[in-house]
Amino acid sequence: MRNTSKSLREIISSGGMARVMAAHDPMSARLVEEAGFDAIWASGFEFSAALGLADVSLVSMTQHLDNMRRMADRSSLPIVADIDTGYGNAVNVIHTVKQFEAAGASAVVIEDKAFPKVTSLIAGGRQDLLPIPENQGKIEAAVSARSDPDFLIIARVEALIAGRGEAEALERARAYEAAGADMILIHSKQETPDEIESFIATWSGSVPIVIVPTAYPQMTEARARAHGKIGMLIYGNHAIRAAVTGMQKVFAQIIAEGGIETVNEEIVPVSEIFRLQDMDEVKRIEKRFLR
Ligand code: SPV
Ligand code: MG
Repeated sequence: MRNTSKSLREIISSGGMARVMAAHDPMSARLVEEAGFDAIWASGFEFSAALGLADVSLVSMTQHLDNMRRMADRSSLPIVADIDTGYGNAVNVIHTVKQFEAAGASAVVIEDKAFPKVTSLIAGGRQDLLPIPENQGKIEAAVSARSDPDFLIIARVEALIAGRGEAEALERARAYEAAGADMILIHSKQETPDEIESFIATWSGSVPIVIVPTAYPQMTEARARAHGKIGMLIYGNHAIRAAVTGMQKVFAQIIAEGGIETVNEEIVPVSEIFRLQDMDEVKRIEKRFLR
């Protein structure tokens, strides 16, 4: 179910801002599409969490790849694949980019942390960054590995997350742009948009910026667009958080009430799941071919 939606390259090169929602499995990918987002964020955080694991490079490249392929199979939206550190050095990055492109991704995000990485939003996390030249080589390798020129290589700068300050963040962003990155993802865990807005104001590069405003939710889409430099806004973990919210609430209600009678009103009917499973199609096939 590929390539029926507007390509990310199209949105970005026309000065638009793609709204990208996280997913962790084919069902959430489908719901992202139905809700009207422009693309799916194949989030490492979400997929790790869905496996009950911490987002610290425990999940393998092939697990991520298989999951992304399953999502691509059930959705026509472009997929922005979170490939963490690229699973190694420039050699590994080349292999990873080729695999994700072939599996149907429209973009990859590569972060400048050392492998194994530690999830960015954790308080007091160990945030080891690669030296700039080493990561620059990895971005160049990624650019050299793509076959479709519209496939986006997004370089993610973790300098603010690592507490290294804006000057280093800008230096890294410039180096990755020079390496051929199509966009720069600048991440922050500050609870207000100040740090990000200061970076954006100072950014004089020619490639657009990507933000993930989980920690600073005051950054609405309108506020992000007003900067004129943001080409993509990623909602980083709202699918898994919505799922956990829903399950916690419903499970608690069933335990408290000793049954499912009242909870039935609060959850989607089974028929909605049938719809999402394409049971109509199964019925059509049965009618046509079963004899
Ligand atoms: C993810 O969703 O996997 C991300 C964003 O990389 S964050 O978890 O905020 O680092
Ligand atoms: Mg991630």
